[in-house]
Amino acid sequence: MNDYEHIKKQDPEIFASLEGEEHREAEGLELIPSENYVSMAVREANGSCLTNKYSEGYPGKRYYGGQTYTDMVETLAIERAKKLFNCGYANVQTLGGANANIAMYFALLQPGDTVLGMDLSHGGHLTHGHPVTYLTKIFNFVRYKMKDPNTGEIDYDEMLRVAKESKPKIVLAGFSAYPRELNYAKFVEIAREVGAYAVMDIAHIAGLIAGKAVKSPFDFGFDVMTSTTHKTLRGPRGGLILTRDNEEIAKKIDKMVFPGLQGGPHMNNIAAKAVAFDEALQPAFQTYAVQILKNAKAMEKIFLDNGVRLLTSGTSNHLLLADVFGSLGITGQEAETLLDQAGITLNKNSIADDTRKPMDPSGIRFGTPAITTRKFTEKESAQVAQLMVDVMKNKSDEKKLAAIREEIRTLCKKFPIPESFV
Ligand code: DSN
Repeated sequence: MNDYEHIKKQDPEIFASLEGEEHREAEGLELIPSENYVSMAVREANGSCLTNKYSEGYPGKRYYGGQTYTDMVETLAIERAKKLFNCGYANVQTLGGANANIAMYFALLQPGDTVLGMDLSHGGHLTHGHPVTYLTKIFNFVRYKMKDPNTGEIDYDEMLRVAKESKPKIVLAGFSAYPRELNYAKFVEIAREVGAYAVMDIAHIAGLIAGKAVKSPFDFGFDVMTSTTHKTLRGPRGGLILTRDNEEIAKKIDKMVFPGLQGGPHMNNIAAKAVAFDEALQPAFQTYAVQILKNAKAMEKIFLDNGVRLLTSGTSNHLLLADVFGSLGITGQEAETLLDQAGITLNKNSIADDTRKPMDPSGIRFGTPAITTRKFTEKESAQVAQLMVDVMKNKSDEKKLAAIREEIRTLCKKFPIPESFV
């Protein structure tokens, strides 16, 4: 835990919030599947002197002087990312996953071009073409869905039909609430058939790919992958764009990130990405990635044994989506609040074809990246899943809920957040 000695002296209000958050993270369980705990090394890099430096441009081609160390840092980050994802090109400057997707669209498309992406209500992401985003004023988004929410299989026939009809320039795979592996070969086949780029937003599963716990879309011929660095990959908040082997595409992406859309890169953040990539290159990270999947399976079993409907009937990755309204008569919002009080943080989530509103949907989404960082195995993951079900089934039993809160605290003490992974 950081002691924030300078902030403590200088800014007691911010210090109080930082201290509060340190305790919240230490004393509760993080089950939001897009969150994780980074090492102290990543935090040091993120809070380093590099925040002082302007470095517009790329290594060896900068607009300002004084770039000896920034060039070293960014080159290391790029080389490590390429090694981690076995690809030819990496841009490490995008500030987040949305920015990475925006840069990728602007690099590969002209205004008015079409993107075929996964429907948000079936697991896709806002930046994959939801009408609330400004992107939909510039590009035309068409969608594909699951054929059956109980199996999770994508309707590839319908996808091909829509692709032939709408002639997308990008066939986009990727999701933020989908618990299964996609059929990458099918995506590439459809993209090639209509002359589109095959792109995957791997933000959620980047760490699983890096840790070789799941397949890499690049091995199936995807052209580009966009990502965040802070989810399963366990780095600082940030974005990443990877190009498999096409230098022309990589050049377009670099040019669009800077100067097309961004100014000076956040070099402190890039240093933190480099540190996290090095951690992910270590053999221990592969064990971590595999354990994430095992822990999710252990949670799956408890929910199914308790008669809770899981979307796609379970999981093949790090996350689960439970229809708690349909199964337990508790709304997603109620479940999120109750579980938070018990020391378990997760998020309410719409389920496919949800009849309830997004702010109080039928489902909850949860996952295992952060608890696995805490070294939970299947045993503790199953224990937590059972406690979650108990909370939701006993929502009016104050005594029982207090006992569960205590059990969570004890688990957190037994499994402190690690400071280092090497
Ligand atoms: N907010 C992220 C998530 O939770 O999946 C996606 O952007």
